[in-house]
Amino acid sequence: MMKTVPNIRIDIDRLMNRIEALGRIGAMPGGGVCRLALTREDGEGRNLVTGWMRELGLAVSIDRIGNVWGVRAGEQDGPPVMIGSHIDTVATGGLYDGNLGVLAGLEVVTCLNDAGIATRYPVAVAFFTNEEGSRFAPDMMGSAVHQGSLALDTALATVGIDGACVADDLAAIGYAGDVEPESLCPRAFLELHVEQGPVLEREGVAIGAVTGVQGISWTEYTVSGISNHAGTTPMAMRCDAGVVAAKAIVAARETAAHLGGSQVATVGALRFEPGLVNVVPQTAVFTADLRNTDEALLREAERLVEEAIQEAAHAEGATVAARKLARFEPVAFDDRLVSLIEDCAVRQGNSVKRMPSGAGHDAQMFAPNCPTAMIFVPSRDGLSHNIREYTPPEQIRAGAQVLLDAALALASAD
Ligand code: HGY
Ligand code: MN
Ligand code: MN
Repeated sequence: MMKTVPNIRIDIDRLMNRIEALGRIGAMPGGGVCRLALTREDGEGRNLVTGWMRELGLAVSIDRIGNVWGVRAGEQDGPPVMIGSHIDTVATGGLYDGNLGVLAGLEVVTCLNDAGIATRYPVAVAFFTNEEGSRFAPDMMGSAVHQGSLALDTALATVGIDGACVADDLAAIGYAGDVEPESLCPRAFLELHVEQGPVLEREGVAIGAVTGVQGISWTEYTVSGISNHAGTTPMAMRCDAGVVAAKAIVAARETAAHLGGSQVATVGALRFEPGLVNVVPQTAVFTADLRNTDEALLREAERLVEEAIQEAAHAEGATVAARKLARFEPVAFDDRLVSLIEDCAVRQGNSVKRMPSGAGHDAQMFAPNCPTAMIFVPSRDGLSHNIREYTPPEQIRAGAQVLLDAALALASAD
């Protein structure tokens, strides 16, 4: 597939300027960025990026779940080579998670425009609604609707952790578009992303040629106990929802240790009600995020954690209700595209390594429908979903150059 493509160079200063400009929207006093999906800050970020799309002459579309893509015409009509990611962040976000992939896509288009290059097929740059899933579960919500694995009405009716509704907040920021989801399946899909883990930095490798995304299981548990006086209630008479939650957190950690390999387990959100110092918790609500590259092992992890929670509840005389927030099986990317990423990386003199993704990404929603691949660049200290998220400009430039070369090869291919 590898064709000789023109030697066009990424302008890293221009790309960093866009990354920093977007990072000023939702910037937090102590550093980092908070642009939770469908908040006012998300809307402002969308306006900035969509404005850049229009300045670059892209034909902009907005679909009914708020996904936005801009298309640069090719010599031929038809499905574009799409470069995409997200611009919503977690509450302790950084400059790069998602944003890099979208803004590097705009840098690719800027380079093509400056060089006056006409590609055979159209090239599109996209950002998808609510990739993070932190405020409204599931994650990858917009790309899942875009590619048909989540119903539009289900997504629009979703109520967030703060009681907000997707449809209301989407309309409030002005991104309830009119294009029907599933209206576009790209010719190919590419996503550049920070690794968000320690592997590339630890091994001194510049580029990750991502082979796929591990399976993801999110569950919310609600434990119902009996509130009681913290001072007068004998220990043997308690029905303490908090103790069940505590045992669940330990069980999740022990399950990951027991299964080993790529198994990870996180209880990331936890709240007690009434949450007062002198009241035995009546209710405990917490989430379990379980992931594994192997579907059978992920199911085993789900079974073990569920069993441990039910045992802890039974021992305490409490009851438990489970609500599935997200469930995605492992996804493999197109081997030909993974090889193209490797070729482009090597051609630019980079070290490159094939590796799975520990994090979920919009690309995984496209993989079943079109040739899809991802490019990773290292994360300093392996940090992400942390305000200290950082990748040096030289490493960003290397990744964006691989993205440009791969996109150009795909948009010019026979
Ligand atoms: O949770 C994830 O893996 C992604 O950051 N949404
Ligand atoms: Mn991301
Ligand atoms: Mn993320």
